[in-house]
Amino acid sequence: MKKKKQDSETKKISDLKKSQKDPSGKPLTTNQGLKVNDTNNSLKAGERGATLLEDFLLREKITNFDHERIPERIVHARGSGAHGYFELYESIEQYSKAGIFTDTKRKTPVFVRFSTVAGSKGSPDLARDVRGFAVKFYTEEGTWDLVGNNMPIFFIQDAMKFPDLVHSVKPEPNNEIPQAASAHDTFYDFVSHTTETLHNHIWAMSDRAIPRSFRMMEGFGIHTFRLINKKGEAHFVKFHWKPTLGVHSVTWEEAVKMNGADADFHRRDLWEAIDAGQYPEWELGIQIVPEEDEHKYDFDLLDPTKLIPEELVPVQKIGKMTLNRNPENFFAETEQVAFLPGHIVPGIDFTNDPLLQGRLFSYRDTQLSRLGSPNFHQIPINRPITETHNNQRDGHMQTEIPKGQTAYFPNTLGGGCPHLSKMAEGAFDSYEERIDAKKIRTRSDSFSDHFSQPALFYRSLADWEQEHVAGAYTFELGKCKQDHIKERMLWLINQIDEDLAKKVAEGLGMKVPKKIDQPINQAIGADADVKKHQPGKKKMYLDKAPALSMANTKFDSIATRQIAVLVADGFSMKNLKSTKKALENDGAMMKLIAPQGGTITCDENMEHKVDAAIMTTESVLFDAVYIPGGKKSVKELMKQAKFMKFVNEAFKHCKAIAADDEGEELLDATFVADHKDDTAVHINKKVEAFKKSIANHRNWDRRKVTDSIPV
Ligand code: HDE
Repeated sequence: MKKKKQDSETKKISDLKKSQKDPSGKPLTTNQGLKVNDTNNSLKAGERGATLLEDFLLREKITNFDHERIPERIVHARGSGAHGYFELYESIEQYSKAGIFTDTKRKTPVFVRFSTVAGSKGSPDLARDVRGFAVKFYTEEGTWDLVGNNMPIFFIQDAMKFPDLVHSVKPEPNNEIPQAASAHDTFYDFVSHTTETLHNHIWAMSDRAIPRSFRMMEGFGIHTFRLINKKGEAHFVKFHWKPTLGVHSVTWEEAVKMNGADADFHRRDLWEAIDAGQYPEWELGIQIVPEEDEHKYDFDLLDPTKLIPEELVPVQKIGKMTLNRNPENFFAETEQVAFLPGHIVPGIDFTNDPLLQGRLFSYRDTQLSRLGSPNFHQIPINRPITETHNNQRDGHMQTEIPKGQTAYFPNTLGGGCPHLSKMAEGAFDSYEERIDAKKIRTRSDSFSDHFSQPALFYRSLADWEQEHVAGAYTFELGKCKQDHIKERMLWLINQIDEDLAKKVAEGLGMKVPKKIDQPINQAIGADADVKKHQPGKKKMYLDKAPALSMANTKFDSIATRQIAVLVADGFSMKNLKSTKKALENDGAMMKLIAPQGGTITCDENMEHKVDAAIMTTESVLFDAVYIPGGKKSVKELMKQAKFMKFVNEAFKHCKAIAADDEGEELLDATFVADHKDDTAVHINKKVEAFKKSIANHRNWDRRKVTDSIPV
């Protein structure tokens, strides 16, 4: 695929360039600029002698090395980042005065970091987990961070519970097992006693937790925020990111294999798409709720375990984010980027969501231990594109040189500077929310409906999605050792959906218990509160919310889909040429998989570079398979069992498969032989039909036969 020309650079990219260093053609020096003529040998007393303490070259090199690591993020440690920009479709000044939401001429630079939550920095990408979706907008009025996830709700309602949640899902503290997995006793011990977790938990059991790509997942700000207009009027808002490629996932069986075949699958996918000029895009959507409608719904807008169904409040798309540039250096950018929900600009404000309120404290605090100093905002990736001046001073790794005699306000000696700004000049002021309340440590009763929305989610899924949810619960609980935990979980799942509970119980070889020890929820607060705030029976305020199902996403593009082409010497060039042209024109990426690496020769005697030898790759890493004809080629392929396994796995995972001419003989040696009438199997058919099957992502109807396929 041709590399697209890079878009013109954003202000942030120009700013970062000031800090970049390019070693091309330059001599190796010490940190002090001294030229070095040997970086391979230490200074010794004699050829075989002891190393001398005097060796400042050795000491500088080793000291730097010894301190290369910084603490990984306590959550979201594994992440991948990219640069891009945001453009607004039309002004929403009726809601917000923020420049980013009113000025359609702006191209606001962004840096985005996607992540998994539970695993360590080196954990595999396809863990069953929530994905972080953090966006830093470098706006003209200062930096705004929208630090969200790929699921619209969170596990808990109050920041006070976050350490408990995270401690329960992280590896167990005695043996540090398991890595990047929620399928263990401590997590379910916590979940089964904390019913507010059930909504986010069922999302985590769905295919949303194993995305096909970062580029194919939605993002959500989760909390209800406020937009503030010029008149000072407020509207509640929820933020959504909608990927232009639609929302797609892999299956759990694939995920397990992918983690072994390519632990960097998502990171590589993002990098390669941007590198190939196939820029990932998301539209920014908002759900607006007028202040006077705050209490209109069956759930509390301040409760982060609840979503506002799009069927009740539609999502208005207001702009688009494009990621068009990979970082120059992983550590400097992706690792050192610091997101803070408290980074906000005039026109956007917080609400009293108790989870958001706690986050406003936590993120600054964590950067202090992660990045080591309150000056983390001076690190190139974190510095705003606007000038900053204040009287904060000194600290570890101060890299700026503030001039002048004064570092206090008010002053006359510094001419009163840096001076304050008026609201009309763009200063931030907090929304004047009236609060007239008692100081009280409790949970609002309006937060205690814990079953209605998980049930709505499950009801809204397609049958194949529901099957995957049942499979995930069965797998996860199957990994737990304690029966009392499994029983509690079965009872809770039964409150969400009886059919689901039955399926999971069958898989576990257990019965759904009729009752469990009271109280159902033990994680509400003081004793009196536990009695008062047990979750009520599920309500049904909406039959289904179609927007929650991935079956209703977009299926109109094959852009960036990876197509494995199985070939050996003598393959039909005519077949490959026409299929390749048709698929690549629509943005798909064709990879030649051959019995060995290097090059192969087609039936027109041309040499072609092999993208992967069959021994180095796996079927689960591709979206579809194509086998061109060529007698000699197909004969060669059939000598290696892995090519048949490759096709069988693609078939099992409901993917599109096409073959031309002799290519059919390879299919005859696989399970496809008995299913040639499958709608996503194309033998000597027009390439348009193959394309449509790839765009459809999977032929889920096929799963009725694939269950019996032993691969
Ligand atoms: Fe975070 N979270 N979080 N979180 N979170 C962090 O901050 C925290 C929550 C999210 O790519 C940490 O810089 C608390 C909700 C993302 O760098 C830490 C609570 C949502 C990222 C932290 C929450 C998120 C983080 C760890 C409950 C979705 C990765 C490192 C009150 C709306 C950002 C860091 C990146 C990271 C605390 C809940 C998303 C410890 C206390 C809800 C995407 O500060």
